[in-house]
Amino acid sequence: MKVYHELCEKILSEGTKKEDRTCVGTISIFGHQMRFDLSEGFPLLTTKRVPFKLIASELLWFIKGDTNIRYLLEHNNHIWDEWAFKNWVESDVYSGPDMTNFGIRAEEDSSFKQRYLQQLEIFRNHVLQDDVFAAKFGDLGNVYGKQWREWKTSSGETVDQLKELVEAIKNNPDSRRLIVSAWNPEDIPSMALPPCHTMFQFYVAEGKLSCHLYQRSGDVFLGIPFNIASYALLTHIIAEMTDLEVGEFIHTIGDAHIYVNHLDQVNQMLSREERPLPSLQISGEMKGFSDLEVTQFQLEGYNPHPTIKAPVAV
Ligand code: UFP
Repeated sequence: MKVYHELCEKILSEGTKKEDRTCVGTISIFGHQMRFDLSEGFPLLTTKRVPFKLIASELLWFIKGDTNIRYLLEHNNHIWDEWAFKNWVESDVYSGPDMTNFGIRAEEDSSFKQRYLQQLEIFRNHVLQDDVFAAKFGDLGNVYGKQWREWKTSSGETVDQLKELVEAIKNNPDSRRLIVSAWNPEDIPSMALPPCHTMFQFYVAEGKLSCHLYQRSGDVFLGIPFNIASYALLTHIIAEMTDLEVGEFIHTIGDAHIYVNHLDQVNQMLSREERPLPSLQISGEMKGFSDLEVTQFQLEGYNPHPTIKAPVAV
């Protein structure tokens, strides 16, 4: 993960101070590439703990084409909760206490935070237990799972990009069109968060499968370590499915930024000594996308420095 630390150092020494959508402010560079040789270990940061199980359950949720947070809740993954919760509290059926701007208010007002957490818990329980409620408020619509597995065409049909990708890797590994795109210009205006990982391409050479991701925007302290691990895991999964070894994961980032309220945390992380990378163990067969289970993926030898908390810019 030396290349990740180098990215942080480059932003700190060469980056431009830039305002951004969240009004937090960033230090940013434009256009950066990192390469990870996946045969050298699984690229999970060791200078702070990164929660692999959350990465795995989110990735499987995408791969399955699921867009409903019920699957994530069943796996104790709360990464996407607030997006669905927002739909509920802004709807006509919501009759609880006012939740306007719940994210900011929960940070500033501890009594509001109590009320918010109560409503969030009620929301989660409804999504888990009530099918009709889950279908209406648990579904996030046009997120990655939809674009990867059910891309809507102008004639009303759907394209399963991931299935076509696996078929193409098996049948035409030298193809230069092994691409999955999540960036759908038609859907962007209706999306709360337009896709950050916008497209990826696979490449086969000497029996090894490599993946190259283009990410338009990267929160280098909080988001990027997740994104690296997620695409490394995706490469392992697709390699298993196509009987190939893993090659490289290549990560190109457009706007690579450190939020100004993450600077102390970044410096703390950079002061720590790197440790050996873990290795990924995969058990059971990789038959189809829908059969994949989080328990099939285990890390061995992950012994990171402790977690470093930082506020998420929303
Ligand atoms: N972000 C990531 N990785 C992700 C993701 C979001 O780094 O996988 F979903 C960060 C990038 C940016 C913010 O800081 O979230 C998205 O804001 P914007 O759409 O303005 O780029």
